[in-house]
Parts: sequence; structure tokens; C-alpha cells
Amino acid sequence: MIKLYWSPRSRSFSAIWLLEESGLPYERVLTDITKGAQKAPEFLRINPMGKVPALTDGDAALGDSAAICTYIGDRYPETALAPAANDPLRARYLQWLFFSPGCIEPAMIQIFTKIEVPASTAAWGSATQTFDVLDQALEKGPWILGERFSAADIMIGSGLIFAVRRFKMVPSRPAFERYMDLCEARPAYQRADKIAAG
Ligand SMILES: N[C@@H](CCC(=O)N[C@@H](CS)C(=O)NCC(=O)O)C(=O)O
Repeated sequence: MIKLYWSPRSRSFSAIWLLEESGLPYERVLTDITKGAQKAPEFLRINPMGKVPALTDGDAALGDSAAICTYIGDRYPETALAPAANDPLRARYLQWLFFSPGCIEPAMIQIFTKIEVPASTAAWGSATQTFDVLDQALEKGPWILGERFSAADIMIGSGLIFAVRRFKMVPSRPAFERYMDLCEARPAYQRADKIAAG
């Protein structure tokens, strides 16, 4: 049985949304980060970074939302959350799946801390470039890969909603609005939202 280690109102949201989309049976294990449960030795054996979300599936154990999305999409192809390795969409899928931790998250931290890093040195380019590139990629839609919804939308959608709607760190744009509305309309998103509220 898949076990998801999560804490309310945290970055666990993407993994909850993923598992709700997947239709797979899973158990949620409350790991309250306000009480330090993420630093317990038994949890550190699952995610040595001491952060939620983390997941176990039999003998497999891993932390980090994008890694969890990759694992579930590949391990359970019947969920249709990931283009197969030989599908031409696979390349863009991987790029967008990791765009959230690789570019959206660091761009948000840059905005929040007001720390200026030269775009040629920063691995994510710049916050402006990150959101301009995303705007262009979402223009056609409906999803980041076009007609096909995938786990990449879970990472991009939750990152964007976090940055634009929840924390209002990033000004919205018409393509973002349309995309965020589509994400929020998904029944699995709505179930995840209720669960993640705790
Ligand atoms: N890169 C990780 C980040 C996870 C993360 O930052 N989790 C936070 C909650 S939002 C956490 O567990 N914080 C507790 C701590 O660091 O002690 C992911 O996307 O899963």
C-alpha cells in the first residue's frame, strides 16, 4: 500500500492532488511539521531532508514533490499521468515537471527575499523570465502539454496557484487565470484542497 506522509497547509498539496488524480489506493500518514514529526529518525529514513511530502510504496521510499510525481507516473502507467518513455511528449513533460522546483520555487524565493542574483548565474534565470516563459507555454493550452493533462500540470498548477493566488507574489496574466481556473475545477484538485486544509 502506498503511504503518503503529509502535513496540513504545506507543500504536501501537490502529492495529495497527484494521488487523488491517480485513483490508486493510498494511506495518508499525518506528519505534523509544527510538532517536529519530520525530524524523527523513522521519518528521516524515508526523506533524509526531513521535509514533507514523502512517500513509501513497499520497499520504495522517497521525498520531494516532483520526484513523487515522476515515481507514481512511471511506476503506475495505468494512471495515465505520464507520457511513456518513447512518447515524443515525454521530453517536454520532464522539462515542465521539473520547472516548478527548478524555476518557479527559486523565483518565488527571489521575489520574497528580494535577493538579486545575476540571471546568467542563477540556475532559474530570473523571476521575470520564469513567468514570461510559463505565460508563453500556457498560451495555447488547455494544459502544459496541450490536450493531455499530466503530472506536470500538478507541479506547474500548484506552483502557479501558490505564487499568484495564495501568496500574490506574482501578478496574474490571462493565460495564468485560464489555466488556474481549469486546475481548480478538477474534482481531484478540490478533494486535495479539502484534505490539505487539515
Ligand atoms: N522540495 C520539497 C520541499 C518540501 C518542503 O519545503 N516542505 C516543507 C513544508 S512546505 C517542510 O516539510 N518543512 C519542514 C521543515 O523543513 O522542517 C518538495 O517540493 O517536496
